[in-house]
Amino acid sequence: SLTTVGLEMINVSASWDEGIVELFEKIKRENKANGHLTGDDGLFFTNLYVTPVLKSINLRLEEGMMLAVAGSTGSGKSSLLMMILGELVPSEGKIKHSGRVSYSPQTSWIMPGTIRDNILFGLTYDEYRYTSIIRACQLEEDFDLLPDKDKTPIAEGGVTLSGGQRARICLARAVYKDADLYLLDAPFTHLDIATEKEIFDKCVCKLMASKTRVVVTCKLEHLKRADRIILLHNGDCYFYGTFSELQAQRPDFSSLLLG
Ligand code: M5T
Repeated sequence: SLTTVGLEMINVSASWDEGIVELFEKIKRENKANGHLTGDDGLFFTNLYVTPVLKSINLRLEEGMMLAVAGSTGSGKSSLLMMILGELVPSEGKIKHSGRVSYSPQTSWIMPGTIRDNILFGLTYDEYRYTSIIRACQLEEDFDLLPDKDKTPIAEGGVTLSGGQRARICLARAVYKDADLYLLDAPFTHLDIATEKEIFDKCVCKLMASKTRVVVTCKLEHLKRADRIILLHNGDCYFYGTFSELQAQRPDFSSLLLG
């Protein structure tokens, strides 16, 4: 078929302590160069055990697909996104994507300035794009309650936002940026169930329908609507495929979604 790949991972493994291994390798090389080590130089280094955070991950998304990344706490969901971003370098395997990535981290952050500045984040204001995004992120009603709407300053000396408002502003910022691949790490934290449902539908599913999306979420409703699901367990790929394949191959899967 003539479909374009939006994201591909081939047999990818990684560990967060990879830097330590590199450091020891460097010391080993230097010691060797200085003549400090003889034949048994491997002894110490073989005892160094590096825990992989992700093990042999394989996935392939065509352009415009949505991948849901699920799994219990500490299973490696954020690490998978960090790997796509290039923050976590794979020890093995290959990752392919176009390189134009927009990322919304798990912890929302706000810079000093107006709400609008925080969403545009240096990009030019396009009224149509901006309005569709703030509507889809349910921010319009919030702006109406503020003295200067979205031109109200936040952070130092400005209004204090709720956790849910911060989360939605950060999501809007990530969506406003033009990219080929969107990485959304648990974008619905601090939102009530109804708001989460609305934003998932209007923003992630509809507004972003043509975009390749990687969304960290454990909600059953979200998994049902994703084109592909990866279910991680202790860094292993417990399942990868569609929702109907998940039900058929892993009927016990919901136990891994809690927590
Ligand atoms: C998986 C470690 C973390 C845990 C494992 C992001 C990150 C993670 N880790 C680091 O050492 N450095 C880092 O920068 O990796 O953690 P995770 O990928 O955050 O798992 P998760 O997203 O599935 O967990 P949660 O709780 O956010 O749902 O050993 O210490």
